[in-house]
Amino acid sequence: MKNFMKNSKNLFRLSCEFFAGAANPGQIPNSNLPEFAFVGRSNVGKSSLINALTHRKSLARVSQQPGRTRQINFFDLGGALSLVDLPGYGFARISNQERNSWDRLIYKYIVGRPQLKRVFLLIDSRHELKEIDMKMMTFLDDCATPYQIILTKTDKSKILKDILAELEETIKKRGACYPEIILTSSSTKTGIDKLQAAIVAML
Ligand SMILES: Nc1nc2c(ncn2[C@@H]2O[C@H](COP(=O)(O)OP(=O)(O)OP(=O)(O)O)[C@@H](O)[C@H]2O)c(=O)[nH]1
Ligand SMILES: [Mg+2]
Repeated sequence: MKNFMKNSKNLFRLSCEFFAGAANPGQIPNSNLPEFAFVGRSNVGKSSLINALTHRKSLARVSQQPGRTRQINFFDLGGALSLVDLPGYGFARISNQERNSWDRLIYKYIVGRPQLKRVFLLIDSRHELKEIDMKMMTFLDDCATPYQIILTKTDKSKILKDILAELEETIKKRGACYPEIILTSSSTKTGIDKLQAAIVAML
């Protein structure tokens, strides 16, 4: 790792560029950079978190309507790592065919990506834990892909303590889940420095 990158604040101020979008497995780019992917339900705040991490307003597109990020988007941060914005799951108004193609795309990406250092699984701290998030954890456990839970939108949560306690209990039994949960808000920037430091620690 280059010296200036050891300070996570400096690293995340380097230029960050979109370099590929994959709407199907054949479009997933080759890359040697260490990779960090963001996954979670539609509207959970994945794109907003990538923007907050990289001090941008609109690097990753932020949806007005849920379910808008339809492809996997790859961003190169200073030639040092890539940040990957995965399309959201759990959007009710999609066809079975769309759901199957989502499953296939995510599956092909996650199982075929040795440079993928960690998946950040985002969970909305305003709502109770959903069955579909548990399914995502099971999928990541089954693939033995290291993942870490990030609670989003903590600025608007009224149930933060409860959901945190429930999650802490749940992840104890999950083999591939990192034990520390990061609490974030892209609006107030809470927890962004912790997430940056967690990423730098894996380089
Ligand atoms: N209050 C609050 N709102 C947020 C926060 N992060 C995101 N939002 C809002 O939540 C909505 C969805 O945010 P996105 O970042 O587009 O969510 P996403 O997970 O990328 O959504 P898809 O791409 O559709 O899966 C937007 O209206 C954001 O402004 C946060 O920390 N606090
Ligand atoms: Mg998005």
